[in-house]
Amino acid sequence: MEPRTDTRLDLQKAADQLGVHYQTAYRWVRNGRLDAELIGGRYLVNPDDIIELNRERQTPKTPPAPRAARLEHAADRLYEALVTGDEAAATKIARRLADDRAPIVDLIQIALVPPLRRIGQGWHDGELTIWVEHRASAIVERLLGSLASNPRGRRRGVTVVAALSGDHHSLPTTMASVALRDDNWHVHHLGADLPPDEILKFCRAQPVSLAVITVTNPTTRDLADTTAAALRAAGTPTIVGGAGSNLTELIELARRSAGEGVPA
Ligand code: B12
Repeated sequence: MEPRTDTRLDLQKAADQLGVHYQTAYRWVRNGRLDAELIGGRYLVNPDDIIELNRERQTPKTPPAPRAARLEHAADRLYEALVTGDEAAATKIARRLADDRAPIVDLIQIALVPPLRRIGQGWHDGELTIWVEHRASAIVERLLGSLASNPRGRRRGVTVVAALSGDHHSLPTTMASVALRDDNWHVHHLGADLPPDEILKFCRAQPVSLAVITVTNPTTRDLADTTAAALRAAGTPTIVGGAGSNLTELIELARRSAGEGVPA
């Protein structure tokens, strides 16, 4: 029988085929990235391993999504941009995070919510004027519109989002709508200050699988609860939430109402 020829390559040839310097190939052998056998003081590499490594190196790596620390840093910069009314800067900061695949819920909660809370506190403490807060809110409203995703795939269900009469805080309803849309719900966003009868009529007229009532102005809490009770009695599952809760919780509750498990 003919002796089997060893098709393995020495490390210099392997480095040539990988298109890297000998030292690089050697480092890869040492750190386990490239398989090689040490025989008679020489490293031998199986050609299949070279093909495999070349394939792996050619597959473009998706960069990791921004971490919380980067989002927190962005929150500080967004605060400055929002307080000074620099919409171009605010848009650039948020756009870059979205382009780098920051999950929209994180982007809202870690980068956008803290500046808004700080602005609200500044207004409360008499440090910021009302127009600063109004201008910042208008910028955030437009930002949220531009960040809204349009995911593919089957919708989980149809949802309607609103804040009721007496609650003029539309931004949290927009945040809830953007988050639900991103989680593959078909969303009817009815905004703020909606008479309770209107949401009841809407749910009678449309096939709604979930109604979401947002409460930011605490004086509307009772109205939200009685409206939710009326909606449930009429057969529409309804959740109430807002200040003191967050979008992660909203997504969990919404999925649960659709009989699904909570997101990973
Ligand atoms: C912008 C703003 C306004 C704007 C709203 C503009 C707009 N287009 O929305 C305007 C000028 C209208 C406004 C008016 C008032 N405001 Co204001 N406002 C704010 C501010 C700065 C941000 C509001 C916001 O967007 N919040 C969203 C984020 C920042 O808060 P969040 O609670 O974490 O939001 C989360 C939840 O809502 C959750 N969520 C949303 N939907 C749902 C649904 C479910 C089911 C779940 C689970 C979660 C969920 O998602 C969000 C993101 O995680 C807040 C400051 C603050 N801390 O919120 C004050 C604030 C809410 N306002 C306040 C006040 C007092 C008022 C006024 C009474 C002032 C006045 N004297 O006129 C009026 C009330 C008007 C009315 N009738 O409603 C107070 C409320 C205090 C209180 N608890 O009683 C705050 C907290 C400011 C403060 N520090 O004092 N306001």
